[in-house]
Amino acid sequence: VTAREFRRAAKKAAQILGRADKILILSHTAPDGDTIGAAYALCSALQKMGKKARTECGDILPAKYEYLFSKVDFPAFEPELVVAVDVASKNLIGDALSGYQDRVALCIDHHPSNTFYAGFTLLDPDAAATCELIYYLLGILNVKIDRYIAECIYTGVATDTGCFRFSNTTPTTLRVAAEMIERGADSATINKILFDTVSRERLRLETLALETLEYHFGGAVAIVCVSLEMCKTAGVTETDLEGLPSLPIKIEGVAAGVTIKEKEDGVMKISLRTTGAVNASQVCASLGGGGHARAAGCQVEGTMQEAREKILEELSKYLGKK
Ligand SMILES: [Mn+2]
Repeated sequence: VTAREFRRAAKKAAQILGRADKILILSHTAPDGDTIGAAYALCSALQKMGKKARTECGDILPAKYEYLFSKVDFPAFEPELVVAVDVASKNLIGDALSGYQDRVALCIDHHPSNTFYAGFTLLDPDAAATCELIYYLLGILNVKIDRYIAECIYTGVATDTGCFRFSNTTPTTLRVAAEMIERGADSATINKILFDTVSRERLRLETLALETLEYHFGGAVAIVCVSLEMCKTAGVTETDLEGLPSLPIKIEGVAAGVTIKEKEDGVMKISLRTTGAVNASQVCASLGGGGHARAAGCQVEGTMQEAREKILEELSKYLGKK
């Protein structure tokens, strides 16, 4: 989209929001800081405009975002407008809220994979986070960004850029973040909560996983394995597993970091992270999966050992001899 087309679409989105009085905002399942930050920032802003607004998510929100979700009260109402934020396809609304899947009148998103399931979609695939779009919309709606909204928006842009480290970080991202700090967002505290705190269970699991670490192709590939048994021993929950696939790619000299996670007996989930020449999406596509050039995944049947052989075989097409 051109900047002009985007501005026009943003005005239309602001009109849709401005016309409604009872607004429900939906986040995607397996909620992250962007979908939660966007939903709560928009909800709080609409309430400041004198509207009834509340948010819902098909999954329980991770406890670490409590500093966002514990601060807004929700009135009860039958929604006249359903909005989805950071939700690329309607199945990501989840089974628990499936009744809303075909009722989304407005979707605000930045995923290039958005399926245009909503009545109207405000999409900017160049934005690092949906929260950047929320910031822009609040400007059109003339809502003053207070400290709470600033912390919601900061959370979204920080989450989706890995605390401003990923290549999707743009000057706009940093300007939005800077303005949120000016408006009172406590960035140091939020960064500590989001990026520098691990649960004891997660640390225990990492210790167990690292015991399985193997190098191949002269150190260009690192593989770690996570069995159900290890998860049980460590006592981890689903949220504790978030970001685990970025563990092996951190190692110096590694071009492809592989994490093999036992989903159930005989079903292995392979997560691949790459730098440089290896296209993760292509490698995983040949095993029936998909994703992005630097981060992709697939699911294979068999034992852990068989999954390791399969992914090494695919990687050998790029890296030569094991
Ligand atoms: Mn996002």
